[in-house]
Amino acid sequence: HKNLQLLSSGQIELAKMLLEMGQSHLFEHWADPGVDDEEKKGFFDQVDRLNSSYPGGLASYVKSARQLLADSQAGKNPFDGFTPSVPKGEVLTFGDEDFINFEEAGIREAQKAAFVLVAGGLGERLGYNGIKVALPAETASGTCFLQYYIESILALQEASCRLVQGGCQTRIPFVIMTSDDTHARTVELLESNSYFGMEPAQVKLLKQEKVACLDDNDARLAVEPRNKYRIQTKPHGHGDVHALLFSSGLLKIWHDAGLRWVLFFQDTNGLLFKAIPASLGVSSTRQYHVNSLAVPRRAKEAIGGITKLTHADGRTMVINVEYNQLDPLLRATGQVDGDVNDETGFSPFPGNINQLILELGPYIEELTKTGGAIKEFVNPKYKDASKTSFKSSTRLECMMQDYPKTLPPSARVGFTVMDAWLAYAPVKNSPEDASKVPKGNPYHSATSGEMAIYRANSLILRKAGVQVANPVQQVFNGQEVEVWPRITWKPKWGPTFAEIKRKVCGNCIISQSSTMVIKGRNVFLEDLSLDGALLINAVEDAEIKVRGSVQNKGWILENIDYKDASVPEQLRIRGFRINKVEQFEKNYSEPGKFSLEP
Ligand code: UGB
Repeated sequence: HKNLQLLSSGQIELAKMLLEMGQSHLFEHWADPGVDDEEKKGFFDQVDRLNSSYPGGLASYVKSARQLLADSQAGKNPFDGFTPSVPKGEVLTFGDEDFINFEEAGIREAQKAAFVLVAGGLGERLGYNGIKVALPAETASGTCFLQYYIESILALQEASCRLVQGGCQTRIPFVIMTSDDTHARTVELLESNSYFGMEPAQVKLLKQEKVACLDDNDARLAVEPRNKYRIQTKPHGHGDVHALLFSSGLLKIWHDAGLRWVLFFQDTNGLLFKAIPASLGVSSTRQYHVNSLAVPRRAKEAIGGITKLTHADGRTMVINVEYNQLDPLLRATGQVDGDVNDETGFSPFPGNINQLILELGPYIEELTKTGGAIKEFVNPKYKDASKTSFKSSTRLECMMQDYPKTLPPSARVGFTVMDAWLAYAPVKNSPEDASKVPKGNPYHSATSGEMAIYRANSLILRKAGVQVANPVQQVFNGQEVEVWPRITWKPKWGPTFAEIKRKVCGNCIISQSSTMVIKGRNVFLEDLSLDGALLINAVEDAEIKVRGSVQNKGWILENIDYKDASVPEQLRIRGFRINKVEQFEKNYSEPGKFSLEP
């Protein structure tokens, strides 16, 4: 009360709201007027931010928190009344006729798409200090994840516009959700690289705010340990993306511009765009309002399972069940063995890779009702079995894949299963954790993420008719991986399988120890025999036919130890570096037709 005279009417309203919500402890240790007045102003700025960035405001946050904390204390099962079963979806096989048809349909739709990358997480599990989108997806070309994503979107844009008579002016919108942890470094990465070739106006950054931490089951907001005039905050999860998109007004702008699809994806999957055209084709062909991309999943693997939940009252939904909940849910509903592999060697529940394709119209309709609020959960670490106090403060969280939870039963919710080698190779685990992954389960490390790109490119070229040698097994950072030839190309070289097939002909051979980096759009491989390193850099309008034999000492993978602090962190976490011993490199800086016969 002593401080009332300092406050504006808006601040008095916020203070009243806090008191009504049982948060008087926040003011308990406030100094008399004249002392810390700036800090007090800062406190209200923060409360204002917390209040306006949460759908329904802080009062709604505290109310939800009390309910969820009570449910958690009572041990209430979030799936109470629901029985899980394996849902039906579209299962694709890379390169077959269906796949090619879906890709074609997807490319047609791409000009009506917008892409949204959730990149607010720091990736504590990876133990890397930078932002994850700045990490090289692979080190042969040195392309970082953000560059790969942007160039892939531009490649789709171009391929899609080529189908329109006379071309089109479409600029596919690209949104990046950042957080205070990642925002400045994401801006800096974009600006210092001229947005990797995208028009700056095409890219929009939306920053998610953290949410207030909770000290106890009454949802008393936690005071920051080092500043009694601040509320402690933590990330709310990737589910924030829906409310942010809605409140930004972008969805309406997209809808008015005739867009039809919004594609969501995560920060470190260097394979993702190989799966995008076909899955977008599935969305449009099957008229899915929601399409989740999935891959075959090993039981207990740390990715969520796509599950059909049927309630005793008849309601059903197809939804991701997080990896830590699937096993107990199965056991609680009569499947005594829980989450186990079936005769295929995989769990019958497809693995959610958190790539969602939403149809814009129904999405806007739903968000108009919910404001983008997503069903939340709380995960307090209790001090003891009485569940009356926490080891440390907690907060509510939400996940973007929980969007379908509020949808009516009439919503068309489907999923598309792709081969994991084609669609999913995230970089999430530190070398220490990856080396402890049970044999046969994916490492999800920087090492496996890079090797997966070479493997996928090798397998795709094989399918296109190139004789690519078998891989060898090698161990890096304690992880045994398949090492295929290090083949990479710019997304514009091969946005679809049909396009890649058009680029290779004759009798091409690539040996296991080879490296091939294609940085150009119109590079055609004809009767190429490669045993060494071949690099081609070409401007877009240069058309190059590569024939004949390339043989040199090539590029060699050298082991490095992740504990060796003299090596840059981005290399250490993969456990190898490339020693560029010898290569054949050709640069084309002018348009024209060229024949390269080394
Ligand atoms: N992210 C944000 O943008 N904001 C946040 O507050 C938090 C994260 P993680 P997670 O693909 O293997 C997800 O940490 O959440 C971004 C799915 O829930 O990498 O443990 C962050 O930057 C799970 O079902 O993953 O698990 C990153 O881009 C499964 O599919 C993304 O959100 C799993 O991913 C994911 O964050 C998976």
